[in-house]
Parts: sequence; structure tokens; C-alpha cells
Amino acid sequence: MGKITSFLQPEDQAANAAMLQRGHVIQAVENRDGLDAIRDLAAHAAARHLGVSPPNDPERFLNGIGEHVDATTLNDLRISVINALRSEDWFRPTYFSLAREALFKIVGNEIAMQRGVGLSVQLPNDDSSLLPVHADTWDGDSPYEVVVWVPLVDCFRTKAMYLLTPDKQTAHLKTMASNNSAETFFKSIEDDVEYISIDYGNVLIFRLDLPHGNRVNTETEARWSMNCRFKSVLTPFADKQLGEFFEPIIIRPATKVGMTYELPGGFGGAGQ
Ligand SMILES: O=C(O)CCC(=O)C(=O)O
Ligand SMILES: [Fe+2]
Repeated sequence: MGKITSFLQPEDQAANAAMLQRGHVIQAVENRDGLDAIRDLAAHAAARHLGVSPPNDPERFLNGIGEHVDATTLNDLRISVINALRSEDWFRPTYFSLAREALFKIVGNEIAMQRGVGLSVQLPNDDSSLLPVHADTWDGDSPYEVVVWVPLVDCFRTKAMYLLTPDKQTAHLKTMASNNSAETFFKSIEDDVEYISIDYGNVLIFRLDLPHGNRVNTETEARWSMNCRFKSVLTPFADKQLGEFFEPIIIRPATKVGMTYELPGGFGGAGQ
């Protein structure tokens, strides 16, 4: 490499620009076979819950789940699918592998991962399981976290989630208190949010300090997506702590030495 003039490589600069200026990154998953295994398990678990035969085309089956459930039976199905995923010991390492290199660039390479990966299913024209506009930082998450959001079907328009763009954040948060409901606040930011189109096979990493949520899915297919928070082990935690909510998954040797180091007594200042 010889003499170089920047500490950052082009891919580090691209990660900075995407997260700071757009508030999110979309890229192809780094382990496509792993993603397919997750999706196939989700579809098989859903079929088992419904008592129907395993689908030949899992993506089509998930998109069309509204043929088998309605708003009253959806949550039981969702819980049985997420339990099936969580019970596999390969699930969390495989989930992490979908965005491992991207996370190294965005949060660092000593990483804590949320213990319980989340699953959302949004049936067409169903208003009973929506997430009103929020930032996760308003409810116990630290702004040092990011969300790794993985679609199991193609997501677009209202089948996708929306995110406020960072350049509009300050202005809208100033007027937030003058709104008396999440809905009026949403109306005030509606023109400045982006519905994040993302196809199956890709992963979205977004800033949870930016207001986001979803609206009634007016597409004809159901939305299926998973979400999980990641942060550096060494940045501040908010209410969601290491141990209960987060688990350290990668700690480097110098940090392990530092965390367990005790200054010996008898030399110089400390310990005397
Ligand atoms: O999936 C969505 O529509 C919203 C997800 C969300 O709020 C989150 O993962 O923090
Ligand atoms: Fe959120």
C-alpha cells in the first residue's frame, strides 16, 4: 500500500455517509444460504402451526398467509414462528452472519446482540398490529444501537417500514411536543419520511434514533420481517442492558485483558 493519507478506507467513508446522511444502509445479505434456511424454517413452522402441508414455494406461501389467518389469529401464528426460530441454536449466529461485515463498519468489531430477535407480520389492510411512529431511543434503547432488519418477502410502499430522513430530524423533534397523538405527529412528518423498499435477499441497517414505524399495508401480500438490535460492547447502554437484553457476541483479546485487569498493590499510587 505504501504511503496513504487517510485512516479511513473508501468503504468506511461510504458507511459513514449512508448512516449519517441517509440514516440507513441496504445491502445484499452476506450469507444467502443462511437467509434461505431462516426463511424456509419460518415457512415450515407457519405451515405446521396451521396444520397445512409444507410449502414448495416458501416466499409465495408467506406472502399469501392472509389466506390462512385473519387479524384475530395472526398473533398466535407469529408467536409460534418466532419460537421455532429462537429454539434453533444456529438461528442467532446465522442472523448475525447476514450483516457481519457491515456491522463491523457501522458499530465496530466488538459487538453485543439483542437476545430475542423480533418478527413482524402485517396482513393486507389490517390495522390491528401496526407500530405507530416512534424512535426506539424513546423507550429504553441507546442511540449507539442500530437495527438489523431482514425481510422474508419483498417489501415496498406500505408493505415496507418508513424512516424519517436525518436532515429533517431536528426540525421535527422541536415541534413534536405540540402534537397530542402519535397520529398527528406522523401527519406532521409524513412528507419527510421514506418508505424503505427492500427485496428479499437484502438486509436493512437503520438508525433507531430516527422516528419510524409502519402504516396499514395496502398491498395485496403480507409483510414478514425480522428485527434485531446490535451495538458496540463498549458504548453506553440505556435501559436495555448487557446481560438481560443484550448478549456480547464478539469481544477481542485486548478488551478481555483490560476488563479483567487489576492493578497490583505496592507500586506507586493506586493500591498503597
Ligand atoms: O418493522 C417495522 O415496521 C418497524 C420496526 C421497528 O420499529 C424496529 O425494528 O425498531
Ligand atoms: Fe422501532
